[in-house]
Amino acid sequence: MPSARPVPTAPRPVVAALAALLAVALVGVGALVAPLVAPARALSPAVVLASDFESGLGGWQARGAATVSTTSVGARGSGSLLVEDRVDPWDGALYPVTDLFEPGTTYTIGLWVRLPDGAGSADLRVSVQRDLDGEPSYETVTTVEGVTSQWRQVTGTYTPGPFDTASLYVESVSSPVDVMIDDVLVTGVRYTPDLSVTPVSDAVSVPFGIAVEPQDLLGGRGDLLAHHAEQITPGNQMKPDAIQPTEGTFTFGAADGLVDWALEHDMRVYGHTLLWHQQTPAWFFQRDGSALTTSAADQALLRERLRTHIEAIADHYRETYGEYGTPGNPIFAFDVVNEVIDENESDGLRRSEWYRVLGPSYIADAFRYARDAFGPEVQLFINDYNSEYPDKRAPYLRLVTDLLAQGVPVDGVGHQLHVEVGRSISMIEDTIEAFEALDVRQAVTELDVSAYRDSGEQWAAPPAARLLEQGYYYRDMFDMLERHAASFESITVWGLEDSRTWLRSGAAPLLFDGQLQVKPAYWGIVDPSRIGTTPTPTPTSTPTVTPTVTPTATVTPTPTPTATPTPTPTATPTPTPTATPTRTATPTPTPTAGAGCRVAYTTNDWNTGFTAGVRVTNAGPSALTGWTLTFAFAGGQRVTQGWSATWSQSGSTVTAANAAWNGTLAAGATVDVGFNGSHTGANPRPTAFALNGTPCTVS
Ligand code: 9MR
Repeated sequence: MPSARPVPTAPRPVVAALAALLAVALVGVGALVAPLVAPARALSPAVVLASDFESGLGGWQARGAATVSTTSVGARGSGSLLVEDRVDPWDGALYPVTDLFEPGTTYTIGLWVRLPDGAGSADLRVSVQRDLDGEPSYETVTTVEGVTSQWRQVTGTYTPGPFDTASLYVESVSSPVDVMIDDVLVTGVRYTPDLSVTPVSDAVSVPFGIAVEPQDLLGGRGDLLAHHAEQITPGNQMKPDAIQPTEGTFTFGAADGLVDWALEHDMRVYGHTLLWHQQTPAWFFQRDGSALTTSAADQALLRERLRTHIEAIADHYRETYGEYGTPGNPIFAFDVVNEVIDENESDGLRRSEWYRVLGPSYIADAFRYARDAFGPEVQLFINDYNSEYPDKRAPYLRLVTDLLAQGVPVDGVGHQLHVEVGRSISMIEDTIEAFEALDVRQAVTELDVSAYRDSGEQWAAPPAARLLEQGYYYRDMFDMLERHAASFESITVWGLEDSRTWLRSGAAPLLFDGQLQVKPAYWGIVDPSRIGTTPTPTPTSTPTVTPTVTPTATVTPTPTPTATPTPTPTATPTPTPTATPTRTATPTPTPTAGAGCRVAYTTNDWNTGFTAGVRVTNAGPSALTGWTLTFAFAGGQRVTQGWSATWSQSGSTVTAANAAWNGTLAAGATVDVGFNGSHTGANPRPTAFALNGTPCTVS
């Protein structure tokens, strides 16, 4: 472990100058949220690294095949670092930070980058490699797109987990161009949370959990976690790739670190996940390097691997912590299968490798193996995202109903709830009520609320008013969940604080900010009267629906019946998926003459994927019987799974044809469709849509 680095008392002049520059940049960012955020209780930032390349490399080294030297051209001053001879994207320049970084401390990393003259443009990435017990982790601090031969300033924050050695490095996303780097400044702060505030777990009648990574247990982060949560979910450490990276090699170290911590803090552990189509090593589905077939022998092999994997996990935690259900063993629930639904398939099941080899039977098998292995004290959950959308809800309900009818030991149904400000809460409640008819417990497993409404929005930190909206959204969400408290085993948010969300930077979807301070989102749950006194309408929000939608009789302006008169964001004209065709709006009387259609396109993005909602309004004078929407992606995105329409993609062109039940679109009526997609870092929104060949206006 690195030793703690003393806080410098009198920075050298270059350090002071760089620190001043960074301070100016950060004040600019901070000013956006300053009125809302409680002052951070933190030590002053300590500069741990400052490199201006005015007199040599200053400890920077080549990474991989690259070479490094200094140039006489600086962002300021007259020197910078030049990285050449790169072959692969990960070749670059590195600085060893083993003795500089402390696990659990948050670092702000600032630097300037450009390409040499005439080098075109490239996407660069600032990363940290963290090695622990011989296992490397590669963690992105920030990605900067479209770097040219102009200097660009880059800033990101990073909180290392435990490591034996670590290095900070600059690489590129794809093309191995030459790169210039200057004025690197890294400051570290140990943030201290305010532990005098009410624990979230005290304010919620259902057990409250937080999904964690190892660094969340350290320092002030660990204090914050211990104060507010009563259970944890490992964010990645119990997934198949973490537990059994190669066949027969089981690596429990990282997961055990989390379980040990939970035990020490008297918390429960919700396990995630025994089976998934992602983060599952390829060997599961291969024999001697070739893909498994559907032969009886290959099916038997895959079933055996599944059973062995589940048994090994159950046995390990029984042997290490004692029998399930006894005080020494905190594991009380496990996601057995994760994200197996695909509403676009006729049987509603995802076409994963599991499905390809085994057909639908693997789901029931996984639950039976899990019950045999874990016994009755561990509650067995099925878990999925977007379960609030009617199209997804239906196959989810059908599957769980069928499994229960067959006597399959499904104890609980998880709703991930990766949502954004404004997503319909009544639609979520409809799903909860639908599952209340079945003999299952329920859990909110991965809640977060992105501050971005769509991919067109981008900021370093959300505008103050959007954070207020988010606070009201959390309030309304928890008001609704409390109405169904008896149905819930737990409610878990997917991450401790905003700097460590899985969503793209600026989404700020959690209850605490990167300085570990409470946000309006926290007050939304704990004491809504403290969210803010004047919840002003969002200045940046672009109402994505025309007023013709609001007067319809069946769309309640405020989707959450418990909402107080305070204008919540959900009471804005922003479309919520409640206006789906199942609650069909009566034809609105004011179609815009000449305009064939209107489209509102919203997305919720993460590093490599996104969920898109597309609201289509027939703005023509007459009803459509059958409709087709087309648009083109500009950034190489792919539709991976769609709903409420038949989706296809050819090159960049996407086509959505009406589903059987929503083909008739009255004049002025609206239909909501959506899809999940993948992207490679950027997700520019489509700018042109056409409905039955007629161009649409886009809001
Ligand atoms: O939070 C997880 C993130 O660190 C991983 O990179 C990602 C990889 O797929 O998985 C994230 O967690 C996912 C969870 O396991 C299942 N539901 C969606 C979550 C967000 O992607």
